[in-house]
Amino acid sequence: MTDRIVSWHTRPSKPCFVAPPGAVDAHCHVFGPLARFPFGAKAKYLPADATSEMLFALRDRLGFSRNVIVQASCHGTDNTATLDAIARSEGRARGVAVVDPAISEGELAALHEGGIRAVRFNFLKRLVDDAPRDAFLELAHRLPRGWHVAIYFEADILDELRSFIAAIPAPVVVDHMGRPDVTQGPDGADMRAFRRLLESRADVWFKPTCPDRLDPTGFPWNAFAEAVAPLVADYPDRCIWGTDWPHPNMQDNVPDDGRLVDMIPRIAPTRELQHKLLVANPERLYWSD
Ligand code: 0GY
Repeated sequence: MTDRIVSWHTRPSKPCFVAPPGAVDAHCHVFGPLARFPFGAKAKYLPADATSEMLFALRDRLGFSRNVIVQASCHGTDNTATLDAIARSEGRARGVAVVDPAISEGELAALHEGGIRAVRFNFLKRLVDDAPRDAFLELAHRLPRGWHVAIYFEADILDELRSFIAAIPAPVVVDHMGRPDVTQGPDGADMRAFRRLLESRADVWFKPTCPDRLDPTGFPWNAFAEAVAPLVADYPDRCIWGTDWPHPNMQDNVPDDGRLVDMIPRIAPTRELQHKLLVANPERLYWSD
């Protein structure tokens, strides 16, 4: 395998923003190492190794305390790389798994034991071949107590997904806010549509993450800050934040993680909001047992 992508900044800056004690980077991934954890047969990208050691070093550099490791699509439904990283974290990581919907109760219990607290339903066609809605719903009815569903979709299919999301019998956390066009502004069509989803049930959460993916105006990501800050202000108890390291697929414009952290006070300007976003909210979802 030759063209394995390095999608992360190799020398991220030290952020100016000081995260509160206990802060959680609640959306990040590990890749490999390939020698121990091969990628899935259907992987749509082949990244270089981004190991738990690298992730924990970044956590410390950024001034964070904990991680939520989201199983990346390149590892398919084999969660061993994610579980290994959680096991090495000394209690400072939890995870989100991607599973075959036919998974047994025993296997779900083993994932819980390994620190998993959610399953991810990925609807991005460039990342997965299919997203079987009926099977996802059947699985959602069998999740261990306290788990939620992380869902990843793009803004253009939100309307089509509304009835599916409404039927999920567990809290729902929307990755990267369902990728709205932030250049439309805080009152643009995409943000209005996303707010309707948040209004539709009180247990839909979101990640106000990925200015690097969502803001085509580029650093300092002013369009992102302008569109997203009002959402965090209006739903302060339903948001969690993450770096998205190692930024799967980001071959161009790889973000500096220190700069991503320095976006936090621009979307959550008070210490109270920052504590909710980085500590209290992720604790409720991932460390309540
Ligand atoms: C993200 C975004 C992406 C990739 C994945 O599982 C994945 O491969 O999530 C993406 O390419 O937009 O949240 O990490």
